[in-house]
Amino acid sequence: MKLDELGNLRRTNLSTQITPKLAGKEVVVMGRVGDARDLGGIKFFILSDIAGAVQITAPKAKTDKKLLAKIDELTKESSVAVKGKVVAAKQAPRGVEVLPLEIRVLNLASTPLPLDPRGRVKANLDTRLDARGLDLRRSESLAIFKIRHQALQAIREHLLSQDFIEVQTPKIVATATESGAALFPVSYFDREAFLSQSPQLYKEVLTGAFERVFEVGPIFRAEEHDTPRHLNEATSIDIEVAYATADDVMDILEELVYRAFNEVKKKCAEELKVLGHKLEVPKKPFPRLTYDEALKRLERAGLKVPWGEDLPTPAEKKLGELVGGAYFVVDWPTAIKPFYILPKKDNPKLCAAFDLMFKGLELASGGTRVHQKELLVKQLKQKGLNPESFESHLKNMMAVPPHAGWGLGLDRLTMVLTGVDNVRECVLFPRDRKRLTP
Ligand code: AMO
Repeated sequence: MKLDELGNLRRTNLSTQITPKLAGKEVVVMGRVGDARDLGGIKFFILSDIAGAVQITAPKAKTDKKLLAKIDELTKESSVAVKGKVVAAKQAPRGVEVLPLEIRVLNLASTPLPLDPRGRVKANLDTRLDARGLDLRRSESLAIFKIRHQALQAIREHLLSQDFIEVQTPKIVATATESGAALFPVSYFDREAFLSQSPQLYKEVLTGAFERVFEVGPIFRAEEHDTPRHLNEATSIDIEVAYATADDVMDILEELVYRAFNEVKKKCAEELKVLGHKLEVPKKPFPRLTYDEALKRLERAGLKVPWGEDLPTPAEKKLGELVGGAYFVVDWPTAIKPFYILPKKDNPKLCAAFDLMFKGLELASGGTRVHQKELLVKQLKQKGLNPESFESHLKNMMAVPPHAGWGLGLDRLTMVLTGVDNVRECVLFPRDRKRLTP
């Protein structure tokens, strides 16, 4: 079949705007071809667009033969434009249908499709991600990304209402920031550079100038994880606040997460229904559990974690069961947190770091930072890092005020808002150990 040009044809209505009230009117709808049927006297197919769907019905007796032949050649998921007349029809979905006068094939789908976006034939996640363009046409995928969008919008609104300035920091960088997380090298002219693991150092410097900043951007982690919650490219929402401590920024985080849950519950009821997810808004205030208390509770439940170690996944899960919902774990051992976190004055073995957990999944981490150069140098050395590699950062930290902040994983937040259990579902084109395309 030859492709027709869009030419000067433009959509007049979205599918759901076609109602019996428009009966007799000529409209142009554009979208993709869904189920088609031939009932002897009539041929019809469903046309779906971003809003929903409308039935295109061609009574054989009243429709031009060429047009009927064109309908026969339409393959599922092809992009088409249909010019036609609206007719009220009790038997049609939403009581209305469009009788086609002209059909333009804008892009014909080949057959067989690599997957069925209507989900009648279940495909595994790998197959779906390989054909992600089609997979994103599934109503469940659309629901996930609408929820992600709504959550991010609520978060942005919240931060903007609190006088934060949105910033963009470089993603090609010279040093690591997150000890323990590996770096992706990139060739930068005659030098080696890296993809940024976090906007950490830049956002800290910015507190000296802008006081309250946030960034929504990619973070790159070169770990060879193969888990349902790790990606090699993730999206992080980062904030940093001058003249603030860990407690202050935990308050901001609590309010912001609470607002994101509420907004999604309020504005995405339809999407949550599509996903079959009953979203429970966590109660405020979120419990704040010290690392020591967390170890004690775990031990009482029969899971012993040696003091000074990070909580392994089974311990995180257990703690999630014990505490439930959203909660903070605070006052971590200094040795297992990054160099930029401030040790506690009264007990330097502990530091002012926190993690925000949701049912055992880490959503965010942050803390009060070290703002004085001498202590930064000391901490870098203690972590086995070379202060010379951080020379330009240390210079830029001159006279920066005390500050605190956090990084919240948007992909993981979307997991808990949508109830899906693999983070790859919450990212358009995920990057993991094995996946670099599409
Ligand atoms: P952290 O390394 O804990 O902290 O990252 C912050 C949050 O980002 C998300 N995240 C990830 N999500 C998916 N896949 C990954 N590989 C991945 N790595 C991180 C998580 C995590 O809680 N600079 C600090 C933040 C700060 O202190 O301000 C940082 O990067 O949800």
